Amino acid sequence: MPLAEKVLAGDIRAAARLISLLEDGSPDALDAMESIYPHTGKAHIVGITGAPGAGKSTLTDNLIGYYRQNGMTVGVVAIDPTSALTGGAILGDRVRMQRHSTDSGVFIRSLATRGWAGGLAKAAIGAVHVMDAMGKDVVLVETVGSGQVEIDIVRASDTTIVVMTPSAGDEIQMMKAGILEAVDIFAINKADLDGADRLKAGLEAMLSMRERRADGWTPPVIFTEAVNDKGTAELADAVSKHHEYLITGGGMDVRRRERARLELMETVEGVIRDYVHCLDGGRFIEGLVEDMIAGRTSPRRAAREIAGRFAGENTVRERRE
Ligand SMILES: Nc1nc2c(ncn2[C@@H]2O[C@H](COP(=O)(O)OP(=O)(O)O)[C@@H](O)[C@H]2O)c(=O)[nH]1
Ligand SMILES: [Mg+2]
Repeated sequence: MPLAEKVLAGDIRAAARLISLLEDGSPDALDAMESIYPHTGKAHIVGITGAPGAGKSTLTDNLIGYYRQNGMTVGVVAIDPTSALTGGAILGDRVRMQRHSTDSGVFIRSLATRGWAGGLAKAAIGAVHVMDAMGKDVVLVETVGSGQVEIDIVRASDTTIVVMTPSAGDEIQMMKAGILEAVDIFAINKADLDGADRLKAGLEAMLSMRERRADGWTPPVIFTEAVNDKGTAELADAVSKHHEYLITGGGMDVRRRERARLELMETVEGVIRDYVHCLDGGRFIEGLVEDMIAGRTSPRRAAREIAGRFAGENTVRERRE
């Protein structure tokens, strides 16, 4: 049976293999994804982001437990751009979610992304698609927050949770304005520590000062104590309220459309790049490089020349068809 069919039939080992192939950038994986893609778009994709050590993995583990008790199936993609170097955080994720590792209704995958630049790693998006196509009701995506990564997870998710802690009071100031607009739920974890009330008041004051969001949603601020599994039901409730809000208010269509456009644009860039590299067996590019070094052209002019050549060839092809 082809790999994609096995995945669609719910075979966890096949799914794990497909995600590994995606990580390696294997052409077989891209072929398999052709069959996977039409089966996506059903899962509720929930991004969980925040500083290292905020309690994202512990919260994720709690949410898995909650969803399983309610008869839902869960996929988890845990991404850490730093752990490719250290291995530490991912090991931590595994340990924290271990109790679910033998549950067939849960599929957890950790990714140590190499070469993060250029958006949420393609393998991560692929892994979300795979879990969605397998029929998981909810797919949780855990990533360490840091500027670009946060923006990426917002784009990749239907609902975004930012996990904050009382000890990191400066975090609000550090958050980019655009991110604040895009967060759907704030979780104040480690609510057992001093300063949780102050952080909540600060967040709510700031939220009330802002203009109403274009989509009309007011992000709730929820206390959690992940180590004690406290606040889990409240958090899950906020997640499902936001999901309903997206569905009834039309926001889901908007988000899915934006996501599809983003994925298309990222893919088309790669396809065009490959195509350009192959022009005249690579000689076209090399010729332009020579011209640049010799001062006969600039990167911009050379790029325009490539675009012109690309457009020309396609006009010829269209006429022939
Ligand atoms: N005091 C306290 N510690 C917590 C709480 N939740 C998580 N922790 C601890 O914070 C540390 C980091 O948790 P982890 O889930 O790995 O954070 P992540 O890096 O955001 O995934 C662990 O030692 C947890 O036991 C909490 O509610 N209160
Ligand atoms: Mg973690």
